[in-house]
Amino acid sequence: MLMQIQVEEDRIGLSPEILRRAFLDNLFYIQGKPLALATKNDFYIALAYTVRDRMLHCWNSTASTYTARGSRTVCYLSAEFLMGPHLGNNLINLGIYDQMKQAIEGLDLDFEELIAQEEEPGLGNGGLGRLAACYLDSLATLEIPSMGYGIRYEFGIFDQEIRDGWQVEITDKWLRYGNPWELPRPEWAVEIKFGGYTEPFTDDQGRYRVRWIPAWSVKGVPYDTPILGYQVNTANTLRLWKAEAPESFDFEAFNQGNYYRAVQEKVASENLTKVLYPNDEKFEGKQLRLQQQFFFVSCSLQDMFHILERQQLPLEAFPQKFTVQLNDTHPAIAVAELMRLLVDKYLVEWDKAWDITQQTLAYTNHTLLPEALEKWALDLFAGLLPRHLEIIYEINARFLDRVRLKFVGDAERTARMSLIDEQGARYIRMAHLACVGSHAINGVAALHSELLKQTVLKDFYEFFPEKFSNKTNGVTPRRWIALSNPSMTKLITSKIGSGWIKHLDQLRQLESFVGDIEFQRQWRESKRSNKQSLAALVKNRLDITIDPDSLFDVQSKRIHEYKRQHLNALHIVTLYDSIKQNPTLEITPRTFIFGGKAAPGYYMAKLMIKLITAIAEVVNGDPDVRDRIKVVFIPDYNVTNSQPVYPAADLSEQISTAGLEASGTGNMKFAMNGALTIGTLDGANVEIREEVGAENFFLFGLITEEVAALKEQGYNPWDYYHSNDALKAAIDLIASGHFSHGDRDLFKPLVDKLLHHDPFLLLADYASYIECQTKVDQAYRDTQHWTRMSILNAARMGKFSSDRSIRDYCKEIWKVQPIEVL
Ligand code: RUG
Repeated sequence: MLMQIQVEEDRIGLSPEILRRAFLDNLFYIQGKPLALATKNDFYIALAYTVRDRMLHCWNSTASTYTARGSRTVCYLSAEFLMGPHLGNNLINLGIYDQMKQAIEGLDLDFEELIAQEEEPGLGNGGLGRLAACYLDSLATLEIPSMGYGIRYEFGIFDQEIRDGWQVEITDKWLRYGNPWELPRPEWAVEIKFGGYTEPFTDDQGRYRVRWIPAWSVKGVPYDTPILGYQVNTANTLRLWKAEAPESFDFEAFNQGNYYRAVQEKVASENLTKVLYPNDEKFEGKQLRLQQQFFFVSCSLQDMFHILERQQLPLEAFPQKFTVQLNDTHPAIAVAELMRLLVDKYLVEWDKAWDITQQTLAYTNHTLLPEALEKWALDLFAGLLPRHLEIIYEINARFLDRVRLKFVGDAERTARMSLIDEQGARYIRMAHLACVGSHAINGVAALHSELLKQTVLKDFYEFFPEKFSNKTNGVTPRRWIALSNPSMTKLITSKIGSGWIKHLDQLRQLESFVGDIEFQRQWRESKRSNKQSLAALVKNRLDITIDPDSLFDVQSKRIHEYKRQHLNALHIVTLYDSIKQNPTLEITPRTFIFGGKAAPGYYMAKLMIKLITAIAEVVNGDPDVRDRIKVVFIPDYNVTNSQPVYPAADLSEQISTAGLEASGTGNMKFAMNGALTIGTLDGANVEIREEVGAENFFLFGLITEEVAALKEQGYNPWDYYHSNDALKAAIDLIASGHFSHGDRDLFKPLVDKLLHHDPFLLLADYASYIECQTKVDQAYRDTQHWTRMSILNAARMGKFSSDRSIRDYCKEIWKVQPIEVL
């Protein structure tokens, strides 16, 4: 009995002494190592298990509570979850960061070093996957019954190295040393079928039915990770599916002595979830990608049916039990798969099944970029999912009948809205499928949601306007302030208490301290210490010295022409050129910091990285300029590496061509950490500016309507090149080979594209951008005023907590209530 109490205490106790004992126990019994022989990784794993033990209590209580209450559950379906490292975040959410630090340091171990040991699960490309991770944190914190469903990629987003200024991709072996946060659940595996053909038949009751005879199948095995809310007992589940060979697969071949074939099939099955496609906002019609999408969607929907069965609920209860959010069109095949399961497997008649499907599903759109919209070639689709194709045809036929009824004689509209694109080679339009099969459709920022209604989804908006709404993105203040910026967290908490971590609106209370000279000094001190930490990291990793008293001007995000890192580069070249022309020029010393990955097949983005690193080489090596400007490209920008960046920024670059960035979430993380934004009226910048006040935001550039008008009237970049000397000088300098050791060809593709085409209107926005940067320069010199603006930015960011976004989804789309776990 005494023994039991002892074990229990070691698993749940929170004092430094108990934590230390539990840690040593885990080191001994899980890693099988005594202190003296343990590696850093052993220590990390023991630490992770010590934390996980404390979460498991919450996890089990949560599962029991949800089962007992038969709660309505949000199922967030996403091909990407960019979770970032779990350990630090779980310590924050458990409220034991300091106790654990004390426990570990009591053993003469470096706590921060052990935290840094974690290989982050980089199961996403960028904003979309990270948004899903923030939403899981908020769902748990708000005590909403929910599951994240996705894919357990064996290799996540590639690691980026910079060699000779170029991006080199390295396989991300995140599972190499094991993953202490997940629990495999082989008992809940499901079977997923592919290929083959269909045949009609008449069932015993004389009804016409269709049977799918698939050609092959794989097994989906769930791996569950607990997602603990902030200082609540709720721990929800992230369920990621791994593909394995089906149990029965190898018997025949094996028995015939065909060992090789049997093994080959196993390898082929496991390939399915091997690797995340590293593309950001570009659709590539790859068969394996469609397999991945269908695989995780079918696994997840089947899992929901099993839960329904286990809870002995009738099929009709499906939409009451589950509300399923489709994160972009990646899981949009859910429309056809849910219909198939209902009609073919559970024998529900079509109209009833369609009601259930529509009531269950909701769709979030994340982009207006035409190249990102998913459309599957019909042949490819038919080969893999023949039954789903028939179902899509049926949905389409019924839907287009309704369109024809509403818009009589408008054949063009019918063709535009069809689920099948028949303009040339035939394709299935996944966004259309998602719109038709969902009861709610939303964009991710106010401007984006408006543009959706006016452009890509205009016809659908006109057809069912009631389905459309906006849900502006948000980010979790637990990871992006409390964990990433401890010095600011401490300062804010000393003034207004810690309630803001859960209720970010409370940051408004900081406004009453904005004129307080002592508070301003402390604010600056916190920012400076964050800048010093980043400078130390840069020195350590890149051996570049940067001055924490210079203005830290940061653009970190995926590298993409529409995000316009090359506009930022043009500004640096302009400054460099001005200093070279006028060596005594007085400017505010700046450190330009970049970070971000380019999709491996996106040549222009890779060339943009090369341009930035080439400019860095020249600028940082030039004694005339290097004390005034410095350029740094931080390699391998991921969640881990981004965490010290946001708190250290003075200026956040959000400079996409207006109308092209759906929302952005980095913009929110920077402003929350007291950076000022220089930005266009794009995505969530519009709302950030509204919240923080126009006077605390550096606005420049064409607005969406002007972009459209300029393109309409015939945009000619040469006009801008010839009429702006500084612009011409900057472009000519790049073209001259000045940054490429005299090589005039290296940047030619980039320069030519700007001069001849410039689809993202860099040249049109250049003058306005430079003028705005001059204002930034001047503003930074007025230290007190800058500090005021910085405080006000942080104080007014309450709206951009993902808690607010999730509350909006819960109230307006999901109709779910919190359930307290005791
Ligand atoms: O580009 C968008 C961002 O603007 C947005 O903030 C983020 C989350 O909503 O999603 C990004 N996105 C869009 N990533 N992939 C896509 C298209 O599939």
